[in-house]
Amino acid sequence: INFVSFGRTDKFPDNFLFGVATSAYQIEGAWNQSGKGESMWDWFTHNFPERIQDTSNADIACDSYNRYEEDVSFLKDLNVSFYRFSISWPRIFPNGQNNRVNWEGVNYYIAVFKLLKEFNIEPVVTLYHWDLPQPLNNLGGWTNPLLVDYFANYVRFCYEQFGQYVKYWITLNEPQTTCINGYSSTEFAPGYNIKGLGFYYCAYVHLLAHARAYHIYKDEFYETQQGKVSIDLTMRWMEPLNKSDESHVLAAERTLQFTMGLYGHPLYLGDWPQIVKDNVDKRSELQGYARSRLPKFTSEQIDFIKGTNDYFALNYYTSNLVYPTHDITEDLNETSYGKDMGVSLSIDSSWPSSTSSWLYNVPYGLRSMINWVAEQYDNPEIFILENGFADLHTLDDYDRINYLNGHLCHTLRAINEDKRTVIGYALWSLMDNFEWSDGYEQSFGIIAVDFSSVNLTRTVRASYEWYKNLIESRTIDCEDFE
Ligand code: PNW
Repeated sequence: INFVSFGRTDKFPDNFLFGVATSAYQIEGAWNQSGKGESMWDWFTHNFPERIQDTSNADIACDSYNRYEEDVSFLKDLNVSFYRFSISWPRIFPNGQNNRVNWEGVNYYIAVFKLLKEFNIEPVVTLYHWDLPQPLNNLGGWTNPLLVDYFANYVRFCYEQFGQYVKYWITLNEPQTTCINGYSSTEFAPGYNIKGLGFYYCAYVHLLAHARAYHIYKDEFYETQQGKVSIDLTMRWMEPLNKSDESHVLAAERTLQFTMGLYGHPLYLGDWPQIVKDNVDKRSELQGYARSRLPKFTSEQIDFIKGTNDYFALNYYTSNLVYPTHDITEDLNETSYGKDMGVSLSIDSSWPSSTSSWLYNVPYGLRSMINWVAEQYDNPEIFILENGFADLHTLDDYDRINYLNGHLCHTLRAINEDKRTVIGYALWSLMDNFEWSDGYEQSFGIIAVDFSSVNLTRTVRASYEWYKNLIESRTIDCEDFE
């Protein structure tokens, strides 16, 4: 190959995995077809349409339940090594419990697994991507520790039925996002704004559920199936607003511990991060609570959770600037996790925006995040399982290409210069889909979907061709992405 006129060209390691990602509720549609039960997102969008930008829902979405063959043909054409997708819990157990199995749903996923296998595409499978069976949401959802038992029954069934096809399992997708948006705000399902409590109870139940799912796999399936199990974590990179001000540096570190550390610390080091215990316990006491708003792990639970991540599944989209706002012994009237951190977030005006309100293009933040995770948790194997960019349905999506190019260059730098172990990268997303509270307004796909057409016509974007080319050449031009 002749690199001459292309500036500096970097090559990915031979074993680096390229893939794309989706999730069940966002693409499948068929919300009540063939025996599927109601999920909390069905319930949420049907009952509170005004909470979704375009008052839409994912009753039909991309209709991938009926069109998966077409979707897999794109995966084949792209020549990805793997496809990350999720299994819909209420499609398997319509009421959330294992007393009634929906075999049509089971057979759907088996058909997908078989097709992927035929094309040599590795499935990377998320067991739960936010579509909780509604009967379990009625019990309090992720604030109720009983959910751990129901989740255990569901994952055991999935390991039994699908385990022969799967080497990479993800138990839960981005609990940070849902514990903030769904249990400390009304933005995402279930919309329970349980200020100052929801954020921590939700994390507590997710961690216990993940650890149970991990141990079930290790104890009952690992010997025959030899797969790896992880929980998918995300966080924005947190940069001090003023790097030369020590209080800003501490505020950024504190924010990382309250978000990524809230999960990473119990998983790798045991128990909540010290700063989280200190701040929440102190403020709870000063606010007159009889017990801390932070639920406590028993020593058995600490041991049960520690060491349950075979690889670090990392999603990264964007960054924030952080500055301190108050001493945690002050400003006690408002009870919220934000006040427990004592910080405010902003953005750098030089960061290019996307069309999505929260998403700015900050590629070096991914490299910083990789390094932070590596340093905190003793160099785990990192698998980037989501990274992507929002626009308004442009086919010539050069801003997306620019975003992806930058993030992949910084991933390479983390591998080559910082000597971190990053084993692969999944682009979010294969195609446009239901973007939660943004409905269909924001598009993340490298394939456009025409949601107003009868056949939900799929059209490849410029970024699709760009990614296809990258996968083929395994090289990338990083000259403009220092
Ligand atoms: C992820 N943030 O959510 C989800 O896993 C996907 O289902 C979703 O479609 C995708 O990212 C794009 O939004 C996130 O505010 C939502 O930093 C919000 C943030 C990050 C991830």
